[in-house]
Amino acid sequence: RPIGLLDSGVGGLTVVKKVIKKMPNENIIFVGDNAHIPYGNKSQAEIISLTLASVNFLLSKNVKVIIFACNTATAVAMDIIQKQISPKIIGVIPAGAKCAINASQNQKIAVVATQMTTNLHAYKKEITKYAPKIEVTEVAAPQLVPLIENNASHSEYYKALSEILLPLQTVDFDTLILGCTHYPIIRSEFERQVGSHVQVIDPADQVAQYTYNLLKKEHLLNANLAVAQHEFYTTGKVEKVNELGRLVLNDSTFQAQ
Ligand code: DGN
Repeated sequence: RPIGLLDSGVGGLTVVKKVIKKMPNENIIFVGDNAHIPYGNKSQAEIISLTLASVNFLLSKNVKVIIFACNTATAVAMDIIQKQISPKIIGVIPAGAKCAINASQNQKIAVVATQMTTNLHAYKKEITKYAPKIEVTEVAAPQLVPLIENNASHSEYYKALSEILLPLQTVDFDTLILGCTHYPIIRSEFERQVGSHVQVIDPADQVAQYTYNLLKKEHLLNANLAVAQHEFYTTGKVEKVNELGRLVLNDSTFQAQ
Protein backbone atom coordinates (compact mmCIF):
# COMPACT_ATOMS: atom_id res chain seq x y z
CA ARG A 1 0.00 0.00 0.00
CA PRO A 2 1.27 3.46 -0.87
CA ILE A 3 1.87 6.58 1.21
CA GLY A 4 -0.57 9.33 0.16
CA LEU A 5 0.23 13.02 0.15
CA LEU A 6 -1.88 16.04 -0.70
CA ASP A 7 -1.36 19.75 -1.25
CA SER A 8 -3.13 22.61 -2.96
CA GLY A 9 -0.35 22.69 -5.57
CA VAL A 10 3.27 21.86 -6.24
CA GLY A 11 4.45 22.93 -2.76
CA GLY A 12 3.69 19.47 -1.42
CA LEU A 13 6.36 18.09 -3.73
CA THR A 14 8.95 19.53 -1.33
CA VAL A 15 7.54 17.08 1.23
CA VAL A 16 7.43 14.25 -1.32
CA LYS A 17 11.14 14.81 -1.93
CA LYS A 18 12.00 14.38 1.77
CA VAL A 19 9.73 11.35 2.12
CA ILE A 20 11.36 9.63 -0.88
CA LYS A 21 14.80 10.37 0.53
CA LYS A 22 13.90 8.89 3.91
CA MET A 23 11.93 5.91 2.52
CA PRO A 24 13.11 5.06 -0.99
CA ASN A 25 11.27 1.72 -0.92
CA GLU A 26 7.82 3.19 -0.45
CA ASN A 27 5.20 3.62 -3.15
CA ILE A 28 3.89 7.17 -3.21
CA ILE A 29 0.72 8.81 -4.48
CA PHE A 30 0.61 12.58 -4.51
CA VAL A 31 -2.33 14.77 -5.41
CA GLY A 32 -2.00 18.50 -6.01
CA ASP A 33 -5.20 20.50 -6.22
CA ASN A 34 -3.74 23.05 -8.65
CA ALA A 35 -7.18 23.84 -10.06
CA HIS A 36 -8.11 25.47 -6.74
CA ILE A 37 -4.88 27.08 -5.63
CA PRO A 38 -4.36 29.14 -3.50
CA TYR A 39 -6.08 27.67 -0.45
CA GLY A 40 -4.69 30.37 1.83
CA ASN A 41 -7.34 32.96 0.96
CA LYS A 42 -10.38 30.64 0.88
CA SER A 43 -13.00 30.11 3.60
CA GLN A 44 -12.57 27.30 6.10
CA ALA A 45 -15.60 25.46 4.69
CA GLU A 46 -14.13 25.57 1.18
CA ILE A 47 -10.72 24.37 2.39
CA ILE A 48 -12.33 21.46 4.27
CA SER A 49 -14.37 20.36 1.27
CA LEU A 50 -11.45 20.63 -1.18
CA THR A 51 -9.15 18.76 1.20
CA LEU A 52 -11.78 16.08 1.72
CA ALA A 53 -11.99 15.56 -2.04
CA SER A 54 -8.23 14.92 -2.18
CA VAL A 55 -8.43 12.64 0.87
CA ASN A 56 -11.19 10.59 -0.75
CA PHE A 57 -9.13 10.29 -3.91
CA LEU A 58 -6.17 9.01 -1.89
CA LEU A 59 -8.39 6.58 0.03
CA SER A 60 -9.63 5.22 -3.31
CA LYS A 61 -5.96 4.36 -3.99
CA ASN A 62 -5.82 2.39 -0.74
CA VAL A 63 -3.13 4.50 0.95
CA LYS A 64 -1.84 3.38 4.36
CA VAL A 65 -1.15 6.87 5.71
CA ILE A 66 -1.96 10.37 4.50
CA ILE A 67 0.45 13.26 4.77
CA PHE A 68 -1.10 16.69 4.68
CA ALA A 69 1.76 18.34 2.79
CA CYS A 70 -0.05 21.65 3.12
CA ASN A 71 0.02 23.87 6.19
CA THR A 72 -3.29 25.50 5.35
CA ALA A 73 -5.09 22.15 5.07
CA THR A 74 -3.39 20.97 8.26
CA ALA A 75 -4.46 24.09 10.17
CA VAL A 76 -8.05 23.99 8.99
CA ALA A 77 -9.02 20.42 8.19
CA MET A 78 -6.70 17.83 9.71
CA ASP A 79 -8.43 17.25 13.05
CA ILE A 80 -11.88 17.29 11.48
CA ILE A 81 -11.01 14.83 8.72
CA GLN A 82 -9.00 12.54 10.99
CA LYS A 83 -12.21 11.84 12.93
CA GLN A 84 -13.82 10.53 9.73
CA ILE A 85 -11.15 8.19 8.34
CA SER A 86 -9.08 5.32 9.67
CA PRO A 87 -5.64 5.81 8.04
CA LYS A 88 -3.56 8.15 10.21
CA ILE A 89 -2.99 11.70 9.00
CA ILE A 90 0.38 13.34 9.52
CA GLY A 91 0.37 17.13 9.25
CA VAL A 92 3.19 19.56 8.66
CA ILE A 93 2.42 21.92 11.55
CA PRO A 94 3.10 19.68 14.58
CA ALA A 95 6.33 18.59 12.86
CA GLY A 96 7.48 22.13 12.09
CA ALA A 97 6.62 23.37 15.56
CA LYS A 98 8.66 20.62 17.19
CA CYS A 99 11.71 21.32 15.00
CA ALA A 100 11.57 25.02 15.74
CA ILE A 101 11.24 24.53 19.52
CA ASN A 102 14.37 22.38 19.43
CA ALA A 103 16.25 24.82 17.22
CA SER A 104 15.59 28.15 18.95
CA GLN A 105 18.17 29.31 21.48
CA ASN A 106 16.76 32.76 22.20
CA GLN A 107 13.12 31.61 22.43
CA LYS A 108 12.01 33.84 19.57
CA ILE A 109 10.54 32.12 16.54
CA ALA A 110 9.17 33.73 13.39
CA VAL A 111 6.70 32.03 11.04
CA VAL A 112 5.88 32.97 7.46
CA ALA A 113 2.72 31.25 6.19
CA THR A 114 -0.51 31.75 4.27
CA GLN A 115 -3.17 34.16 5.48
CA MET A 116 -5.34 31.33 6.80
CA THR A 117 -2.51 29.63 8.70
CA THR A 118 -1.53 32.90 10.39
CA ASN A 119 -5.15 33.94 11.04
CA LEU A 120 -5.68 30.70 12.92
CA HIS A 121 -2.36 31.11 14.80
CA ALA A 122 -1.77 27.48 14.01
CA TYR A 123 1.98 27.57 14.72
CA LYS A 124 1.75 29.83 17.74
CA LYS A 125 -0.81 27.52 19.36
CA GLU A 126 1.19 24.39 18.61
CA ILE A 127 4.49 25.87 19.83
CA THR A 128 3.18 27.46 23.02
CA LYS A 129 1.35 24.25 23.93
CA TYR A 130 4.78 22.71 24.58
CA ALA A 131 6.90 25.80 25.19
CA PRO A 132 4.72 28.58 26.65
CA LYS A 133 7.64 30.97 27.09
CA ILE A 134 8.57 31.05 23.42
CA GLU A 135 7.62 34.23 21.61
CA VAL A 136 6.09 33.46 18.21
CA THR A 137 5.64 36.15 15.55
CA GLU A 138 3.57 35.13 12.54
CA VAL A 139 3.44 36.99 9.24
CA ALA A 140 1.19 36.23 6.29
CA ALA A 141 2.56 36.13 2.77
CA PRO A 142 -0.44 35.79 0.44
CA GLN A 143 1.61 37.00 -2.53
CA LEU A 144 4.21 34.20 -2.45
CA VAL A 145 2.30 31.07 -3.52
CA PRO A 146 1.05 32.55 -6.81
CA LEU A 147 4.61 33.74 -7.56
CA ILE A 148 6.01 30.27 -6.88
CA GLU A 149 3.31 28.48 -8.88
CA ASN A 150 4.23 30.78 -11.78
CA ASN A 151 7.96 30.24 -11.38
CA ALA A 152 8.75 33.93 -10.78
CA SER A 153 12.13 35.59 -11.12
CA HIS A 154 14.72 36.28 -8.46
CA SER A 155 13.95 40.00 -8.47
CA GLU A 156 10.22 39.38 -8.00
CA TYR A 157 10.95 37.16 -5.00
CA TYR A 158 13.40 39.69 -3.61
CA LYS A 159 10.83 42.46 -3.77
CA ALA A 160 8.02 40.35 -2.29
CA LEU A 161 10.17 38.99 0.52
CA SER A 162 11.50 42.42 1.48
CA GLU A 163 7.91 43.52 2.10
CA ILE A 164 6.87 40.31 3.83
CA LEU A 165 9.82 40.28 6.22
CA LEU A 166 9.56 43.98 7.08
CA PRO A 167 7.41 43.47 10.22
CA LEU A 168 10.02 41.02 11.48
CA GLN A 169 12.83 43.57 11.43
CA THR A 170 12.26 44.60 15.01
CA VAL A 171 11.94 41.00 16.22
CA ASP A 172 15.21 39.43 17.20
CA PHE A 173 14.23 35.91 16.08
CA ASP A 174 16.84 33.19 15.64
CA THR A 175 14.55 30.63 13.97
CA LEU A 176 12.26 31.01 10.97
CA ILE A 177 9.64 28.43 10.07
CA LEU A 178 8.75 28.07 6.40
CA GLY A 179 5.07 27.63 7.27
CA CYS A 180 3.86 26.82 3.77
CA THR A 181 5.12 23.86 1.78
CA HIS A 182 5.70 26.05 -1.25
CA TYR A 183 8.37 28.10 0.49
CA PRO A 184 11.20 25.54 0.60
CA ILE A 185 11.25 25.88 -3.20
CA ILE A 186 12.65 29.37 -2.62
CA ARG A 187 14.53 28.57 0.57
CA SER A 188 17.70 30.29 -0.67
CA GLU A 189 15.75 33.53 -1.24
CA PHE A 190 14.63 33.44 2.40
CA GLU A 191 18.11 32.59 3.65
CA ARG A 192 19.67 35.47 1.76
CA GLN A 193 17.30 37.95 3.37
CA VAL A 194 17.24 36.76 6.97
CA GLY A 195 20.98 36.18 7.25
CA SER A 196 23.01 33.21 8.40
CA HIS A 197 22.38 33.72 12.13
CA VAL A 198 18.77 32.59 11.59
CA GLN A 199 17.98 28.90 11.32
CA VAL A 200 15.47 28.24 8.58
CA ILE A 201 13.13 25.34 9.35
CA ASP A 202 11.49 23.18 6.70
CA PRO A 203 8.92 21.06 8.58
CA ALA A 204 9.17 18.36 5.89
CA ASP A 205 12.29 16.81 7.43
CA GLN A 206 10.42 16.03 10.62
CA VAL A 207 7.33 14.94 8.67
CA ALA A 208 9.37 12.29 6.88
CA GLN A 209 10.75 11.11 10.23
CA TYR A 210 7.28 10.98 11.85
CA THR A 211 5.93 9.01 8.91
CA TYR A 212 8.78 6.55 9.11
CA ASN A 213 8.29 6.13 12.87
CA LEU A 214 4.56 5.54 12.47
CA LEU A 215 4.92 2.99 9.66
CA LYS A 216 7.65 1.19 11.58
CA LYS A 217 5.57 1.04 14.75
CA GLU A 218 2.58 -0.31 12.85
CA HIS A 219 4.71 -2.76 10.81
CA LEU A 220 3.66 -1.08 7.58
CA LEU A 221 7.08 -0.29 6.12
CA ASN A 222 7.84 -1.75 2.71
CA ALA A 223 11.08 -3.61 3.21
CA ASN A 224 11.89 -5.23 -0.13
CA LEU A 225 10.44 -3.29 -2.95
CA ALA A 226 12.58 -3.54 -6.07
CA VAL A 227 11.33 -0.39 -7.74
CA ALA A 228 9.10 1.96 -5.81
CA GLN A 229 6.30 3.58 -7.79
CA HIS A 230 5.63 7.28 -7.53
CA GLU A 231 2.40 8.62 -9.01
CA PHE A 232 1.59 12.30 -9.28
CA TYR A 233 -1.93 13.54 -9.89
CA THR A 234 -3.15 17.07 -10.40
CA THR A 235 -6.56 18.67 -10.77
CA GLY A 236 -4.86 21.39 -12.82
CA LYS A 237 -2.91 21.66 -16.06
CA VAL A 238 -0.50 18.77 -16.50
CA GLU A 239 2.07 20.69 -18.58
CA LYS A 240 2.42 23.46 -16.03
CA VAL A 241 2.70 21.03 -13.14
CA ASN A 242 5.29 19.00 -15.05
CA GLU A 243 7.45 22.04 -15.58
CA LEU A 244 7.51 22.94 -11.89
CA GLY A 245 7.54 19.34 -10.68
CA ARG A 246 10.70 18.66 -12.67
CA LEU A 247 12.34 21.66 -11.07
CA VAL A 248 11.25 20.91 -7.51
CA LEU A 249 12.13 17.22 -7.62
CA ASN A 250 15.15 17.80 -9.85
CA ASP A 251 13.92 14.97 -12.04
CA SER A 252 13.48 15.49 -15.77
CA THR A 253 11.28 12.39 -16.02
CA PHE A 254 8.66 13.76 -13.60
CA GLN A 255 5.21 13.25 -15.10
CA ALA A 256 1.89 14.33 -13.64
CA GLN A 257 -1.48 12.93 -14.66
N1 DGN B 1 1.20 24.86 0.26
C1 DGN B 1 0.11 25.27 1.10
C2 DGN B 1 0.51 25.44 2.54
O1 DGN B 1 1.47 24.83 2.96
O2 DGN B 1 -0.16 26.16 3.26
C3 DGN B 1 -0.65 26.50 0.75
C4 DGN B 1 -0.60 27.03 -0.57
C5 DGN B 1 -1.85 27.78 -0.86
O3 DGN B 1 -2.79 27.18 -1.26
N2 DGN B 1 -1.87 29.05 -0.62
